[in-house]
Amino acid sequence: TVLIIGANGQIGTALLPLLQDQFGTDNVIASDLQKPDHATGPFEVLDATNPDALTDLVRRHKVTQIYHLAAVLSAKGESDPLWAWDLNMKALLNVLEVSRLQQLRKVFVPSSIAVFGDDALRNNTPQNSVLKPSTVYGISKVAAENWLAYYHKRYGLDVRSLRYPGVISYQSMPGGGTTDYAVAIFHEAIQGHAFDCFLAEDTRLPMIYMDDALRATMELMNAPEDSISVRTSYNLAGMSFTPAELTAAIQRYLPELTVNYKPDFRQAIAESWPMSIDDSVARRDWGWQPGFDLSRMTEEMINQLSVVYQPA
Ligand code: VAH
Repeated sequence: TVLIIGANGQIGTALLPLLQDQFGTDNVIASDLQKPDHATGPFEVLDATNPDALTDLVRRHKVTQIYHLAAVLSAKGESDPLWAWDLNMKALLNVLEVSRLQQLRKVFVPSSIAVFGDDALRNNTPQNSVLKPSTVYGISKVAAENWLAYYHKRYGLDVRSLRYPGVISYQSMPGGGTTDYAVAIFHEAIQGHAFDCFLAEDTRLPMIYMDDALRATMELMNAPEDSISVRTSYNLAGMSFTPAELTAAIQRYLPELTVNYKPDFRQAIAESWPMSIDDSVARRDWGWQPGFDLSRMTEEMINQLSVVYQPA
């Protein structure tokens, strides 16, 4: 049985049906702080920071794998750093400790390009860069990566991880990230609204389409254990673009889109992050190949969201 923690979030929402396909609907337990309006399979209310609740859930459902997708993201974390640190670390250590004690077979914990900071190269950022993050979210991810490697080395826990770029998807809205603009712009564009962009037009960031992010996750989790050479977290790349380039790509379908640039505190966060990522280690170890570039992603987002926003 597989447990998803943070199943209502951006990645959890899209990952759930894939795991249901692979393992069977009854063998995937979705969990989050609140029950969603329409659960598509077994659902449990869970506070990931509560050890007793997590242990109980894992035992009751005979869970053998966890996908831990609950975290406070970069922009939101800056509004209350100690709260974000506390929540992200408590939930992570709870998941790792329960996984060790209950002898789980595999665990997935995402990291992020937010681990990189001012001392890393910003172009084709290598796997083994100096990690000096600028946000409390990034600090918690660097710490998390080191805890993953520690649990693997000391206890043999098979925990795997990817440094996701900004993830773009139509299934649900991201919450509290610095890359969120690249999802929000599609929703406004489709509805014919002007878009206020909180990053400057030339701010290049690494991004990935959800299909690619999920395929990378499944490929990593299904790879033979001895092919995994990175036990902190793998660099992962999809595409890289600026708000101006994304706007132009959307305007090919929706020419009336107008964008006003109003950079706020998130601009400094974005400028501390890479512009593009070297993911050659993931390509070598488990054969990673991205499938979506800017134009294919844009076409797909517009097709999918046109259905969502279709007038009744
Ligand atoms: C954020 N989307 O903006 C997240 C992410 C690539 C960064 O981890 O905080």
